[in-house]
Amino acid sequence: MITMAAIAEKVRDKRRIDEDEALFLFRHHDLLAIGELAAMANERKNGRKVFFNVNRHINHTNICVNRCKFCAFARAADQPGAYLYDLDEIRNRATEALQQGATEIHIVGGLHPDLPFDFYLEMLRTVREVSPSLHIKAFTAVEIDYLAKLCDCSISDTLVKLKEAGLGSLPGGGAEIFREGIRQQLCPEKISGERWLAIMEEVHRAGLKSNATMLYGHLESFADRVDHMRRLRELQDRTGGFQVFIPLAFQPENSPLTITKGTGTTGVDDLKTLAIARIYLDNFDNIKAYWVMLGEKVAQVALAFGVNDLDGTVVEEKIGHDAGAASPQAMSRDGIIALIRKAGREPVERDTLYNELRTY
Ligand code: V47
Repeated sequence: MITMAAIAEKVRDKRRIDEDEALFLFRHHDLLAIGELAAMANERKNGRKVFFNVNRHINHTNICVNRCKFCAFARAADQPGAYLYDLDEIRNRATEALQQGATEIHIVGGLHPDLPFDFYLEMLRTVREVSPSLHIKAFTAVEIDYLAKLCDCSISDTLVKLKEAGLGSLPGGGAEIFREGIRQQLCPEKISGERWLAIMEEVHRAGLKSNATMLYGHLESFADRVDHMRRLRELQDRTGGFQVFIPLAFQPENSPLTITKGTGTTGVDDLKTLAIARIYLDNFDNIKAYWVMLGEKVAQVALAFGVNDLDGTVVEEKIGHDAGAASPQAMSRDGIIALIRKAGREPVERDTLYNELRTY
């Protein structure tokens, strides 16, 4: 029989919990007991340190051939609000980011029906020209699959070309929920969960690091979340290429997914999900509370529930905010430092690859 005491003993002994035990935790109501275990697992890896970075998002276009049911960002080319940045607009944003002390540019966008592969190379080169020291974290596995088709190349050749143009690592988006039934309902046009994982495996084999996300709080069950994390843990065992796991709290407000309208995730669910991720994903060093989707307060409290990363200053985030996220558009470096300090932890500015830049 699965018990909390038996799970606690495993965590204390640094033994893996299995999927049934993770599911047991999701169904358990003792949030503080789960949080305590997650905090222990985190403290062993990261001590009192909490990472953040100074970054900026560039969403080069919201024009997308897919129509994911959760997404309030995507537009058809002729729809009001549809946009595409030209290279000057990309350069201006990267320059502004550099002036604000950013070390990372995070680039993701819609699957645009007409842009040639060269546009993506030019976009990377443009940012690299602004400063070779700006790390470019760009393109989800979904975009990589799309770009490979535009390039008419294999995934590995596509990655070589993107790397040559300046790609430094990949963000973790597009993972959503891997399990087929739910994925079909959520995002029928998107690549499958298996394909997402296979592309990430190639990304890691090409020597690039990536992140991993999970979109939760919509149609999925706890078992779907555990299945999602199981597949990530298995891939991480093989490659070690994931830097961080980021559960993304679904923002229902403007999302086309009407079934969950008005019922965003609860604070308890957010904290439990982050804590269980820390306990179950024992081969991930970092668990990120993405304050854009969680709000700053829940993200701060999450630091006592196994979280050691708050993402960054962000600047000009569109995907969560178009969907109705109530968080501010950006956070200042001082604001993030204060959040971390007031939680009794040590703020450490990192770069995209988790090298420590400065302790505050
Ligand atoms: O894949 C879309 C999600 C993702 C909604 O790797 C939504 O460091 C909530 O992956 N409510 C893109 N989420 C963002 C992303 C990300 C963000 C920050 C850091 C990193 C990283 C990655 O946003 C999409 C999708 O899962 N998303 N719509 C919504 N209504």
